[in-house]
Amino acid sequence: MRINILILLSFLSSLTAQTQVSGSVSGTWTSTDSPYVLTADIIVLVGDTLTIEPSCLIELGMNHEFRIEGTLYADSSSFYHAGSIFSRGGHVRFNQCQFDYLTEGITFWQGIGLIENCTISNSESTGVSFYGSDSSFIKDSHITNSGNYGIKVSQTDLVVITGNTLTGNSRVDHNHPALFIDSCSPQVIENNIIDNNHGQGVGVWSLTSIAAPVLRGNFIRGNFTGITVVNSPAYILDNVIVANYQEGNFNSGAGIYAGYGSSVGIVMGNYIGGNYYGVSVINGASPNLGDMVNDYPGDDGLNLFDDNTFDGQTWHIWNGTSSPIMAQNNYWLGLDISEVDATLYDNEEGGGEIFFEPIYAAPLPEPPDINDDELVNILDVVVLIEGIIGLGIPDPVTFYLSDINHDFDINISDVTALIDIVVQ
Ligand SMILES: [Ca+2]
Ligand SMILES: [Ca+2]
Ligand SMILES: [Ca+2]
Ligand SMILES: [Ca+2]
Repeated sequence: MRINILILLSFLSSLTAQTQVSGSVSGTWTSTDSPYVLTADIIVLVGDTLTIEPSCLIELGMNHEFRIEGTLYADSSSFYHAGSIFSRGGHVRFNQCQFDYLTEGITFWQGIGLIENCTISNSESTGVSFYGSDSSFIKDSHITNSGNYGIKVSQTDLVVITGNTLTGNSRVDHNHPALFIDSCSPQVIENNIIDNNHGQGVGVWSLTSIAAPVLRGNFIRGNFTGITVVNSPAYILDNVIVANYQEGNFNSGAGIYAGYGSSVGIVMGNYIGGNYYGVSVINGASPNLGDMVNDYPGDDGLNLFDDNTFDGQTWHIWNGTSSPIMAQNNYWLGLDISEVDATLYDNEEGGGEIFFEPIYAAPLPEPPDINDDELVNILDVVVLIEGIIGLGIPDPVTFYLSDINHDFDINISDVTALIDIVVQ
């Protein structure tokens, strides 16, 4: 009985042990003294360092700010219960941390912000913001259910955004994209999964200066629209842009939506399928969807257009401008070349002409021959399963070959469908 009481007492003391913090903080926080509870704003001052060791809980508390002007390292810890994290010129590194229900999310104002393997969920406003940052990154992290943007990058070309998953963002403000690039050109925006957000998947806007980032190898599915560029010559390369629309809403559903005169970027090697519209071009935009006239190989089309259809009408490209656009050397899946023009809103329909011929591109393998050995058998099943359990995002051609049941996603249903074909 006595032992039980001792256990109970020690258990209760562990429950009630906490460290209250306010004002200037530095040194090391440990799991022993956790949780750390903010009773007012805290700050890591210039020249100070705070190291947060694994398994700490940090209760930010309603309306309190965790400000960093010095250096902060945090590893495998949780930040929760409202509040905000604001680095003003600080050097901050978060590894394997969780951030839940922050009021203002995480903001890096100049300085260096490094986020890796973290989860930022249910932020009331934007999940993570970078403004004018030095060499910073956000990698392999999950940003989910933010009220506003999932990730917003402004006024810096030096942020690397790779391997993240953004889902359920723009929960409150549906006009804002899950990933927003504002007036800057981060050169690495790769291998992100941007899936089922309430607004645009990616927005690239030139507001105060030109935004010309490279978007490469991202998987963009189930958003209001896929990628929206406004006055931006973005380079959109090798992405899978599929099934972006809001059910029944004809204002939604563009795989790529390009508006205004500086939107003259290159669109090459993407799989654009299952959206209401493939590429919508309006208000003087003039993206290059494939140019075999010039000698430059970096704009040679090779996009795969597949079943971008709303209400029985397929529009792979809608050119709502009066100017011609180039879309040579692309794949028009399931269409004979004589059928392509009817899927292009261009000069016959009242827009500018779309030059889609010639098509030099080599023939693609026939689905479901995923491994391209001209046989359909168990080896294709193996390749499909490997693709699903692998962590990477499939390249556009592999995606096309692997989506056996043609629902613009790749999962176990495709394995089942392929096995049915193989055993027949
Ligand atoms: Ca060319
Ligand atoms: Ca036409
Ligand atoms: Ca095969
Ligand atoms: Ca599928």
